[in-house]
Amino acid sequence: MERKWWKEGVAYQIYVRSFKDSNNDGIGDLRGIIEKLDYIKSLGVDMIYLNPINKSPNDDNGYDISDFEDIMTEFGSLADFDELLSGIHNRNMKLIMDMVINHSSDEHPWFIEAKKAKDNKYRDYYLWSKGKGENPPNNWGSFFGGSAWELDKNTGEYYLHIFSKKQPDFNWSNKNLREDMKKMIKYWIEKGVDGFRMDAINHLAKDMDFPDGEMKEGALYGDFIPYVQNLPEVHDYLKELRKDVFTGDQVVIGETGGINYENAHVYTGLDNKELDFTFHFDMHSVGKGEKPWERVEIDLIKDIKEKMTGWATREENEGWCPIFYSNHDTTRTVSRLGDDKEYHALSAKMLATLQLTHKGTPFIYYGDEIGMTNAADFQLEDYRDISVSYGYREYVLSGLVSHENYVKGLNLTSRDNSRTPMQWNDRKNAGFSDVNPWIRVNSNYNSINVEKEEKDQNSILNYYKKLTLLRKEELALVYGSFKEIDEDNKSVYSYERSLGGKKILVVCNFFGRDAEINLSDEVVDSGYKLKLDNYGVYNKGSIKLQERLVKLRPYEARIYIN
Ligand code: TEU
Ligand code: CA
Repeated sequence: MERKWWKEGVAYQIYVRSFKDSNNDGIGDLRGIIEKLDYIKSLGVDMIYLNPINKSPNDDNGYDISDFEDIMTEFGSLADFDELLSGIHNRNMKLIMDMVINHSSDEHPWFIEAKKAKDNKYRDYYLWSKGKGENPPNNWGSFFGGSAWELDKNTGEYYLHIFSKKQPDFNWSNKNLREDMKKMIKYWIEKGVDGFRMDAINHLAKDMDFPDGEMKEGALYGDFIPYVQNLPEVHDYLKELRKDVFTGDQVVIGETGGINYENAHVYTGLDNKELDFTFHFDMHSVGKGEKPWERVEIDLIKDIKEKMTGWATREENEGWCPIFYSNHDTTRTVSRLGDDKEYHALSAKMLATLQLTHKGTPFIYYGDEIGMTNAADFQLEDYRDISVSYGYREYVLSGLVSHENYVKGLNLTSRDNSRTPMQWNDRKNAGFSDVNPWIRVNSNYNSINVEKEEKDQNSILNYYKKLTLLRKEELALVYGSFKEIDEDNKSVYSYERSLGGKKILVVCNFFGRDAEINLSDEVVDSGYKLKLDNYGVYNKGSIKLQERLVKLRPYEARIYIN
């Protein structure tokens, strides 16, 4: 296995808008991150992944870029960026930028030019089509709801936007567009950026015949996914970027919906030379019921073990993978996969144990390290995500769903659950800002915050620090083999990592009830001694694993080392 910095490190994802507001305008910014670099370093992380920081009108909070080579006004300046980057490098950490190249903002100069005339030089940087009479070119919907087509009255043609109408899709079959995109990425590489998370990257190619999508039961629009996701040309564009741009030691990470551990090698295979690894969506909908306002009990084997073990046991030449549960597009880990009430700390620590001992690069999402939860008491007016306004129009104003159920659904599934301000302390606005933040602080900030947890040896925060330290000490957790044990156990997830003579056993009770696991003689005879547990009641090294039957308390997690 080839050693790489991005395999050995632990990553920390920061949603910049919600991390720390240094100039009291209610919006997080780069200088706020600079203020907190020592805190970030204290977590034991090695790389920081920032959500988009380029100039943007913020229709989709930075995922709609109007200037790829400048910093979003609210976040600061290029000088602030340079200071942040040197602060990161001086602390021996790396920076991964979010690179959003499937589309631009409709306020980008190229799109403003393109709209002027059909023969404009930039017209074909985007995807245009005539309508059918008064109707759009086809029945595609957008990911945010509504049609994927917007009529430009000036030229009488529609442009494609698979996200919001302020995010017109680029035409990647246009060589000039590709050359301009390469120049732009090189600009950031020359500034010293260490890696890129390529947003929605498997959407770069579209079926340019724009055929209608299949109308599925109850759908408002045709199924457009087969025509805009994982088309063959995406591989050509990625190979071209790898050959002409990513020629150094940068890590290139894709975000690829519709990809799983069985087919990810089409992008991450070592012989493909496209992506180093790719973010999947496996964990996004775990526990989601038929309707957004319903939840179902997690099936540990189907929803978690099969997927995480699947990713961990791929052949080396299929590429690498991340280990993450949450990001800015889903909900808070402990609320979706653990228990944010009775067993809040124990379940958060159990989930952290799995994440930091599994095979792949762990991405800790800001706030998960202190056990931040979903904003369960948000009302409609508290939500900021563009997809909420689209959805409300489409489902509530049309009479399809009641207001109450729609809001209950948001409480359980909205991306804004993962975008509330970082909870630094129990003072005004959780120490995020002196003024009202752009989005409401979670009302539990007085009990869940950094200041409180730094002082508590048994806090979730200090447990994460023990795990990141253990991962640094034990290369077996990075490059070691992965072997699941007792696979049919419906409550306990257990596995062994081994490298050379070093063996590590992890056993996690995934639920809030007692459970047990039967270990084989071979495991029991490995001479395991307890190294870390989330109940914190054992003195370390004292417990030798001697009995085959291990009884575990609710959400109990243990790590043994031989
Ligand atoms: O999300 C991409 C995304 O949502 C699609 O890839 C889709 O969900 C997936 O393909 C379904 O299979 C990224 C960002 O993470 C998100 O925050 C942005 O809103 C979106 O792109 C638009 O830039
Ligand atoms: Ca600010």
